[in-house]
Formats: sequence, structure tokens, C-alpha cells
Amino acid sequence: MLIRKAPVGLGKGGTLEGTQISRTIRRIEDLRNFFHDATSVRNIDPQTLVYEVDVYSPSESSTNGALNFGVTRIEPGRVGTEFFMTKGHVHSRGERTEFYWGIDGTGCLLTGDPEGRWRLEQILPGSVHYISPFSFHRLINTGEEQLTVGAVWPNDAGHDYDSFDRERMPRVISEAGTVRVLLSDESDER
Ligand code: S6P
Ligand code: ZN
Repeated sequence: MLIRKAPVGLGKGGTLEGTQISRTIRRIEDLRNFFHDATSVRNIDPQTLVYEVDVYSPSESSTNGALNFGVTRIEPGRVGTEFFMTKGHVHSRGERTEFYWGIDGTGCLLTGDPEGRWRLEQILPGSVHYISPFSFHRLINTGEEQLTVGAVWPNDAGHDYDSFDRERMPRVISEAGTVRVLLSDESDER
């Protein structure tokens, strides 16, 4: 029997290479409503790259139990004091879970449960993170290098970007060269 080459691999710079891969690119113009400081958003070139997501979906979307494999690469940078981050979402099928793991760079994972309790986990190369059912999840690059994070999640999970109140989300900011977390008055930690 032939020993075949794997159809997909992680290339230099954290790009997924191979077949059945799609890429989503998010620039400042796509994220206007996600950063807190609207004035700073307006002052950045709308074409500025914030993050890219490569997704390998080997199964038909109708396949029961199908998984997606993804890699997210977030550029280093800030909007005002707020670090570059993903939009953040809860799965449309809220009970669907997900694993993240750190590949390169440093940052954090913000999660929030439906009761409004928030949690931040440090992401480092090799760190493993579990997104529990009904949890909001967002990646934040707090470092000077690109943050690269792998993920595996059910193909039928879907993305819901609007069910969590953005005003209540903790914000991760840079202050005097350190990473600081600002909680809204109504935020709770867990
Ligand atoms: C999908 C998974 C990731 C994110 C990606 C971008 O369930 O959590 O692939 O889609 O990190 O984040 P967002 O919030 O812009 O979809
Ligand atoms: Zn997800």
C-alpha cells in the first residue's frame, strides 16, 4: 500500500496549504463596530489587515459529525489602545463546542457565558483552550508578533456575531507598555 502525503499542512507563517481550504480576510473596514474607540477606527486606513482565517472543511456540509480545522492569524496592532482581535462569536448552534490551541505568538482568549460572566486565558505556543457550550469566544493579539491559533469545531456550528452585547464585553488594552483589562460596569469575572 502507498503511504500518501497528507492533503493539508501548516506552512511557514501559519498558512494552511493543500486542498479544500478557504480563506477569510478581515480588515479594519470589516470591524468598524467591533472596536470600542470609533474615532481611532476612523483614523486607520480601512484596508489595514487585522486577521485571516484559513479553514479546511474536508466533508460535505450535510455530513453528520463533520469537523472543520482552522488557523487564525491576527496581526500585531491596536485601534487606539485596544489590541487587534477577532470579531468574536457564539455558535449559531449554541451547544457546539470547539478547541483552540496556540501555535505562535502571544495573546488571550476571551470567553463569556450566557450569564454574562467573562474569562480570559493566556495563549502561548502549545496552550490548549476549550470553548464550552453557549460560550462567546474572541482571540486577542497582545504581542508584537503575529498571533497564530489553531482550531477544531463541528462543521454545523455556525457563527452568530450579534447575540452578545458588545458594550458589556471586557476590553484588552495597552497601557504604559503593559496589558490591561477594562471591565464594563456590568461585567462579571469567572
Ligand atoms: C470558528 C472558530 C474560528 C473563528 C476565527 C475568526 O468557530 O471559532 O475559526 O471563526 O478565529 O473569529 P470570528 O469571531 O471573526 O469568526
Ligand atoms: Zn467558534
